[in-house]
Amino acid sequence: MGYDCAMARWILHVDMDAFFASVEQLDRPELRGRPVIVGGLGRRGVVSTASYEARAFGVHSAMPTARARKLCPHGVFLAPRFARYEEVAATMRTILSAFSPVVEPLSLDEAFVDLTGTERLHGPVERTAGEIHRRIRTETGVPCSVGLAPNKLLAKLASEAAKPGGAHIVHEEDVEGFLSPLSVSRLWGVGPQTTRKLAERGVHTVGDLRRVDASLLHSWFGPAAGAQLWRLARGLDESPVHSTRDAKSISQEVTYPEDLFREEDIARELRQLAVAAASRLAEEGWLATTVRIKIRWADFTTRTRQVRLPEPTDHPVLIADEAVALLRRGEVHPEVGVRLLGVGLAGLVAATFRPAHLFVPLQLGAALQQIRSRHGAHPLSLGVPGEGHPRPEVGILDSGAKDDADAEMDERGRGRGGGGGVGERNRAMRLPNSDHGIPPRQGLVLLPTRG
Ligand code: DCP
Ligand code: MG
Repeated sequence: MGYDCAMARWILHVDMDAFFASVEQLDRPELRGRPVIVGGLGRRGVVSTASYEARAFGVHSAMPTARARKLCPHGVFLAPRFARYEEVAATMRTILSAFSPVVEPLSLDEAFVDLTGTERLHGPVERTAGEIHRRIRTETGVPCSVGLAPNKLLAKLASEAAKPGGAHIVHEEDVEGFLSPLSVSRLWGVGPQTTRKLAERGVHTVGDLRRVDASLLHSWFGPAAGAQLWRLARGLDESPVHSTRDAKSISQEVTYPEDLFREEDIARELRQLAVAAASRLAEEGWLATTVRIKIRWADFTTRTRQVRLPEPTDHPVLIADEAVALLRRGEVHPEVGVRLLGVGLAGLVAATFRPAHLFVPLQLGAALQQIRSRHGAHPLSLGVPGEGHPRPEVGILDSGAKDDADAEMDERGRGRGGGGGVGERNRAMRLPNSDHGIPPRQGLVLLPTRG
């Protein structure tokens, strides 16, 4: 008996339109139809997003706010309200999970949904996509775009094609026609460098790319990247939709051979645990919105305390500061020693959602991770001068801030999606001094860990 085992997949991608700005327009009806720009408002601020009315003036994400003010002097400039955006995003996710158990939030305002096999329950997938689209718009009050296609790569491109406010379906037989006119830079993982390299060889569109021989792609980009480009050009992508329901938290715990009594020792250990947890968080591609600490005293009484952060982060110093603040918030038992300490990070959102105004300072996390991957698990500890640390022995990550983050964030903006893998990572190891709503931490030091 012959079966066709390869059931055709149907993946939906949903992305809210001008998300932060649309929420502001929802909550303040007088802003509807007006150019609204949400982002850092200080001197070094950057734009998180702009309403479509503001985009008509050339304003876009990751642009310095000062420049946006020049382009759009009559725009309404607002600081972000993350808690409110999270609320709207949660409504969106709840709607999605009513249609499929396999939902992968990709950033705060976008998600993949695997609709394969939902026909029996919900009818034809095209109709389901339309129903999801309608429900999100009416129940959140924010416009969104949806793309439906046989895989994630195509579904994401389809929702981009549907923007703003539309729905676009790519059937298997439409793939070539849909992809051909798009610029190669629209493909996952094809960053500015690959785009440039292709352009130098006369390859501009995905159609051009499809006509390049596999062996030629090999010789230009090496075997792995070459093969990946060959597949992307044909709209091939088997990556599964990862339901992230289980990835609820990341934690680090240590039981100490000898109980800790001094508050400064406890704080120091908590910092180390926080930095380790933050490093795992970054490695696994998450940002946390909740920091928890766990303390077990020698008499085995155990306490946990947690705090919700105003903004999602993987910044090791911020997380460590929160952990220590939690320690100082509660009761201390100087007479009973501490037996176990733990730091947990929860309320995880994908790091692909990294608010533009927080992006640059958070490169520290990436820098630390790079150093660790090169030199082993614990080559460094983090310190802030004035907290008992001596002169930096490795170096100071601090430069007078520069505003060249625009280009890097553009790259991030396009590279989002997590598929692909051909792109270039180009993260500088510096700690600029931009307007990220966090007190500046000049002279943050990295110290080699001894012993
Ligand atoms: N965001 C940010 N910094 C960026 C990009 C985005 O802070 N560099 C925030 C603001 C956006 C939200 O994330 O509103 C969602 O990002 P999108 O890339 O989906 O952009 P928008 O939803 O704003 O617009 P679009 O209609 O193009 O999706
Ligand atoms: Mg969006």
